Amino acid sequence: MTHDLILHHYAGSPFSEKVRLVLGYKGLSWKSVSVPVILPKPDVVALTGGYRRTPFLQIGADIYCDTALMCRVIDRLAPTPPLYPHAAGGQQHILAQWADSALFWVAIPYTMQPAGVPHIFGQAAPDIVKAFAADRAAMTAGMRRPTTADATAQLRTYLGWLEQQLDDGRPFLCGALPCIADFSVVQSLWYIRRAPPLATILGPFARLSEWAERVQAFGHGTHEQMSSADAIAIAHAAEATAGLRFEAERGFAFGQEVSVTPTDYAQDPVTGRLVGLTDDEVALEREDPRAGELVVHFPRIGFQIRKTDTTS
Ligand SMILES: N[C@@H](CCC(=O)N[C@@H](CS)C(=O)NCC(=O)O)C(=O)O
Repeated sequence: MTHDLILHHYAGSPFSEKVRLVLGYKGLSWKSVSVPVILPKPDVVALTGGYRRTPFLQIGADIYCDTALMCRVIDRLAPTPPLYPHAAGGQQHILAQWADSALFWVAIPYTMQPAGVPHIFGQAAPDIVKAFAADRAAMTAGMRRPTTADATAQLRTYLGWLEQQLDDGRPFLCGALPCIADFSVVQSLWYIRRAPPLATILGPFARLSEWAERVQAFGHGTHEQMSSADAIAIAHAAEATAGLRFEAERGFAFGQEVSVTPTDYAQDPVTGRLVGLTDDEVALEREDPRAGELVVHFPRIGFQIRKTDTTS
């Protein structure tokens, strides 16, 4: 690897835990940059161009947004042990996508009920908790989030499904080997377990609790702290990846100005010149006064691409 893997994340972020565990499973060394938990995030948007979600992965001047894409990139760079073993079949992707959306959006409101808040925020002052709630309310505007009662009922049902998946004594969700689904599911259980009085909901699901321990045991690999200023300097000094694939038949032209926006929440567009396009990935080239020329990559699933120039 020419450049270090730099994970921009914060300790309490479930999606970051998913990627940290993947890095641990692969036995990788990486650099750790702490990002702010709420806006403003000037050093984040210097690199991403506006995308504010956590985590993102930096490799030189390439920025990878969304954990679905980050995990594929990590697996490409370090293929052993495989994160998408053939034996885990197509269901691993479907299960991972369900966990990243449906399970996540039940686990979060369940854990953020009043009994969970002191465990998630520790000794934080009430105005920090208030600022967090306001930030996330603005980020999810238009989403109808489940009440505590809804979340509790839905979570019990989901945990029952997962327990049933492990009924035959398999060590991992899709069989004998760990796969992407294990990491996507465990992040939500990890979050719930941070609030011990609420983690009692896992009590009846013995196989699932043992499975969670097994996945958490992969750890986080080895990492060293890096400042965001150093990460920006690394981006500035590096050249972004050449040789991205571009499939022109989709009605988009190479080099055209486009925006890429998440379709679910935190819908902040990133604009730039289209330099990569496949069924799996879209890549934009953009400049930042501090970070220089960058290529920002997104998966296709969960994102919308729109032309921003009207001249082509
Ligand atoms: N689909 C995204 C979801 C990421 C996500 O929602 N992350 C949460 C933190 S776990 C977030 O961005 N929260 C708002 C923030 O950190 O600013 C992914 O897979 O990366």
